[in-house]
Amino acid sequence: NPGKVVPMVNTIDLRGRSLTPSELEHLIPRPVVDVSVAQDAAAALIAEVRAEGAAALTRHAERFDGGAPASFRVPAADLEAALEGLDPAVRAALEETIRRVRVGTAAQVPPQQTTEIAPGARIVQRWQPVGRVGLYVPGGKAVYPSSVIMNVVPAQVAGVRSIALASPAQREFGGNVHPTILAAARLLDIDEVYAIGGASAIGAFAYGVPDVGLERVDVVTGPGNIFVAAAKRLVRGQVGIDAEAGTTEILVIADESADPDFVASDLISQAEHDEAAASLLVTDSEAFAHAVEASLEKLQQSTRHGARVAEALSGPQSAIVLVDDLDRAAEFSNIYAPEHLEIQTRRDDDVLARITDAGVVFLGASSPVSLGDYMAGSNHVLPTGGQARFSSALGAYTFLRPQQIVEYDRAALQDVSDRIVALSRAEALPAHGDAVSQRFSTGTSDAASS
Ligand code: HSO
Ligand code: ZN
Repeated sequence: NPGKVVPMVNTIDLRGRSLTPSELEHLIPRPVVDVSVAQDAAAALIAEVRAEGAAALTRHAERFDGGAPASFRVPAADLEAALEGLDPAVRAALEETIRRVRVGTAAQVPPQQTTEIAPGARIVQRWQPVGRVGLYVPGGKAVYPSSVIMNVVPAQVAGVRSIALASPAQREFGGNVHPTILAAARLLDIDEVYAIGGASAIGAFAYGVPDVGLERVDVVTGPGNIFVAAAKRLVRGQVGIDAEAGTTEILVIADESADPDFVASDLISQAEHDEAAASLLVTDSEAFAHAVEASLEKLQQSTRHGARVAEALSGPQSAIVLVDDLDRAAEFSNIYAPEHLEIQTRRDDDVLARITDAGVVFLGASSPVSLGDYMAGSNHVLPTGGQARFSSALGAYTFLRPQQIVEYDRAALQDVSDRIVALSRAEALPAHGDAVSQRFSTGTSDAASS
């Protein structure tokens, strides 16, 4: 039948089937990206950067990026020139993003807390920023000045003293970082920017590159491909890292009350990032699923990256999932743990109440993922590949550590002295108990008690 339209998106029909979570897990269309395949290559690149410094960076830039830059550290004049050359409309939009993300991020800094454990016994918990961070902004198929903001603002709001940025050398700009990225950095008052890409950049941040003047950092964050993800896994322990933000994912829970064109265009908006991007619709309405399919076919033809979108939508990582009801939709979504979850239903709040695992949730027809990518005031560096099960969006807390301060007065310590002695004996560590009890034994000079 030559006139037959090949469905662009695979359908997974779960209606009438009661599946256990692990059975569901097996049906989930996960992209088969295995970070471990990049592990050996990333390890070699990091080792070369550690051993050879700038010479290795030069070789890597020529091999993987846009050629070696005149200077790995981007000169201040280039940052200035990039800002001057920035389209005023883009500048205004970036400034508004910065403003909104600052407001949204400020709410992520917990207040210092004092807890009275007993009379005279208190614990203060304060949040300490890490000292220095390395933020990575990928190159690749698009340019991401918005990701500069999403990395830098949380570090600044957290109070990080020293911030360095890296992004790959671009061939069209003579081995320099893309000017829009430089302009965004300049708007944020970041002056330490390096034209270094991929695993080499992660290694450079983790261990420092003395002959480039790059000091090692305490935390490395930022999205990237599997080489970046593999490199982050390798340097973890030497430095802290954020969640892995890899190939993008969108899961939409919608019922027939939703607008199929809204849902289709949101699915396409994230498919535009990458052929491997995952776009999923989970719905309890077959009629709605067909309406979305029709809209996808139509919109895909006119969108700029139509070929990429078609590949992403028809890939094994994308699907239309039919379920019996919205509770089942939420259950499926929780097991998938999407980077982005949209909810467009007749009872959004009920669905939301059932959601546990998702990087960020967009509620209602007027809160598309594209809003969150640029302007919502939320962060768009998010856990992918199911990592939302145990991690979260990049935020001020990524750069903060809670630190407890213990302060007991003499009487409060005396109150628990016998118990500390009992536990120290039970652990065969009597000097622990002695350290406390000797403060109260008679015969020792004891000015504090008088
Ligand atoms: N959706 C991407 C972020 C992004 N989109 C940047 C456009 N620019 C991952 O959350
Ligand atoms: Zn996006």
